[in-house]
Amino acid sequence: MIRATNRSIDAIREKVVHGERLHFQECLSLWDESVDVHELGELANIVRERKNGNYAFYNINTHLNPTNVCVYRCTFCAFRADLRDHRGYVMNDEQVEARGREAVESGCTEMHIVGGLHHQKDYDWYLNLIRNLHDHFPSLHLKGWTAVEINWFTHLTKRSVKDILIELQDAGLGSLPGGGAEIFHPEVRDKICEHKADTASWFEIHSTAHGLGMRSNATMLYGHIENAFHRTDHLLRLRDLQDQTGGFQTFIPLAFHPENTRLSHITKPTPMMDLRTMAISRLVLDNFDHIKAYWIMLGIGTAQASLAYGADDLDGTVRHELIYHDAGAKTPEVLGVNELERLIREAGREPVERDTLYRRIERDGNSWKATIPVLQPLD
Ligand code: V47
Repeated sequence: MIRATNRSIDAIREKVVHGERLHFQECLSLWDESVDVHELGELANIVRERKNGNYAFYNINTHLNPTNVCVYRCTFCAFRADLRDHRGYVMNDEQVEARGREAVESGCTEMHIVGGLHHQKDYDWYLNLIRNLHDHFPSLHLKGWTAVEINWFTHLTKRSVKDILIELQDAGLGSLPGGGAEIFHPEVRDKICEHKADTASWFEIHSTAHGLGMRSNATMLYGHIENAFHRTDHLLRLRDLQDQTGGFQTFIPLAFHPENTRLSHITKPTPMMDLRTMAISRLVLDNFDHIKAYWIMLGIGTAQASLAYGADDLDGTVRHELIYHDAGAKTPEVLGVNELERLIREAGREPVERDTLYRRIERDGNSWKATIPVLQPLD
């Protein structure tokens, strides 16, 4: 590990203040415990406020996990079930439609859809789920199927990534969530999710989506068997693709929750590690507009604090979240708008309801519209 001396931190501060890019060794040095986490937060806050002013974004959203049955056995996952497991479930069309109706009636602008790769469901099942939801509820932005699912569809159909994405886009898919990224470096990836979409596929899928005009998010699962080198490598790979396409909207660092997983012997990352990861993500990913503090995963207190450590978004009201709650998250199942706004104000920020594409939402009774152009950050 390269240690950051006082002098090197001063040099990094200079670069941050002048909006200059940090190189690999500088990024790596920030993980060293000798670098004060609050100093990192202060630097990350400079970038955060330069990009997003005092705004803190949230959306009104819901989650849909149509099945938890999955052919893969990622070591960190508490959500998945085997085909014949009593915990396994598959939602039918009526149940999916009821979720769509509930979402629209409760004012949601977005449905976040991810699930298992079911042994017996063909590609059309996943495609039609998107088509049916979009046909019935066209106002809902469908942010669905991670690169891992898209990669699975190419195996099922022997078709290209581009073909599949065009078809899903035509059916109503709005954007791709950032999941399935885990840790890109093969030293870690091969140990925690050996068989699923590899790093090259993950990048090919996001790059192809961006080429089709579709936006996507990116994540990093930290706090398990990876180290600072792997995290730095992960962030820089994302920064490289963003330089080429500009199609990523948000980066979401995901803290590992060990309960009920095959890595349950590992201790969950501390709030200080969460804040350090948030701040370093903001400093390294200089070409990402947004860094999200996903309150479901961080807990409400750390998510609030993250708004001063580089984050500018809390995700949404969230309803029906299963992946983190199966893995021991103690956060509530849903937060009301008033509560989210109160948490943001209490953190000294100005809440802005956004849609998935970061346009400001204006509401009038039960109707809403997204304002165009996209909200411009304050300078
Ligand atoms: O890829 C699974 C992670 C991801 C655990 O795009 C776990 O807006 C911690 O990607 N402990 C899926 N993490 C969730 C995801 C996401 C979440 C919120 C917003 C967005 C977005 C995307 O969850 C998986 C994996 O990295 N995960 N199990 C666990 N036990």
